[in-house]
Amino acid sequence: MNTFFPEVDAVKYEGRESTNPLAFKYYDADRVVGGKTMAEHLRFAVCYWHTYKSQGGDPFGSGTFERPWNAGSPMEVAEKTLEANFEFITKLGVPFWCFHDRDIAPEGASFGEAVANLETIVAKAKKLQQATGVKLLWGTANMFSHPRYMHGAASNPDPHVVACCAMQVRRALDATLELGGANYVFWGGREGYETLLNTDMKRERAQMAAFFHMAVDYAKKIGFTGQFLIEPKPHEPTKHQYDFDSATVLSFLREFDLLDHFKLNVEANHATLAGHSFAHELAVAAEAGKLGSVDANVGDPLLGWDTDQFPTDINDTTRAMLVILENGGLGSGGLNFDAKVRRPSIDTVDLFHAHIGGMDTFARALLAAQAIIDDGRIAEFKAQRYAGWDSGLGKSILDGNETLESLEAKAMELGEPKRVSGRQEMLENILINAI
Ligand code: XLS
Ligand code: CA
Ligand code: CA
Repeated sequence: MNTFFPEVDAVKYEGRESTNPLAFKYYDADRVVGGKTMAEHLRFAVCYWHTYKSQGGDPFGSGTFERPWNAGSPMEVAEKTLEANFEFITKLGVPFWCFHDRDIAPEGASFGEAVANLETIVAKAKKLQQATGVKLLWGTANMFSHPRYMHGAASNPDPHVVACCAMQVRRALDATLELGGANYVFWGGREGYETLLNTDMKRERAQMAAFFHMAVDYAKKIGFTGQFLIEPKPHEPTKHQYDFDSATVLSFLREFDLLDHFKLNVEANHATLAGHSFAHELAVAAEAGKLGSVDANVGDPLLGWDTDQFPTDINDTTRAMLVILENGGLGSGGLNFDAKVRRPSIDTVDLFHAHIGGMDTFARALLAAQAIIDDGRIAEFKAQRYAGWDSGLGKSILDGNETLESLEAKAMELGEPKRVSGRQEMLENILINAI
């Protein structure tokens, strides 16, 4: 397999002194950090849609990329793109890939053709997975690009459209099962609304819940035991999206009795679009025991849309890795590079540079986060800060033994509390010194 990326043989770890732009400086797959190898901690995945399907267009201009796999009939292109995927991933040395149904196979002229095309490509993908050892982190269905979904997918006012969603999710779940996928993702780009003048929000959220319950039932029926994930995003393409952020999705899952069946796929760029930090969104999911997987990318701080760039900010990724390590890792999830090269980065070698940078950034962040944990000062500071809740008055409040009146009496007795510093700058220095 040396057809589409002849400029690269295999990307190797060469260490931080290396000046080879096509080598890893930090990502050393077999290096053990805190009891696990880097590969086991980071579980990187390459995403199909940006990496091979992106043409380099933006809202103001057409595509700039000329990819060698984009030649021939739609099915020929699909087959070549699949070969390019496995060649790229094998050369990069990443264990996983992720796809949408419509990324890997063309929709064709009828629903029957769409189903048949997907089956043909999945059969080929299965062979390529076996030949290369590359595995599927997650599959998903694209229910946002086709015009039929302009008013929503499962939340559509027309049940006929929801039937089309069912067909797509059923087949995408079959494909994910066939390829041994570790997870299945739901991202609701059209699950939201533009104006309340034409929208019944209560109905639309209930429809989504009914749809998720059908998906849970179908997974059980076919024996798919992978983890179901919902990916929050506040808006774009829809103005108000129902899966706004981690907290909103958790509340939705609780409201509709779905909490046992889902975890969250947290994307960095979606976190910042929601007005949160990446670490905050991870922490909200983690504290509920629902951190499932991560879309590892970053938005541009000066642009207000989903730019899906490769992560290069080591401070931000270190804070994220701290949450992930404290969570005990990502379980069946991983770090999926849902990221694309910029429009002028037109060469296929730029795809390598981008992924190498993202992988090195996370590897470096892993080392820094593990060093912070081993150092122990931040954890000790936090433990001290809340020590008042471990015994005495704090414990009595948590145990339900106090009332507003009993606490008022305590406040009267103790007088004004002593003020203590939060030491934020000292703690930030520990973080930056670990990088
Ligand atoms: C779009 C989303 C999408 C999901 C998968 O903003 O990030 O790519 O990850 O449907
Ligand atoms: Ca994503
Ligand atoms: Ca995104």
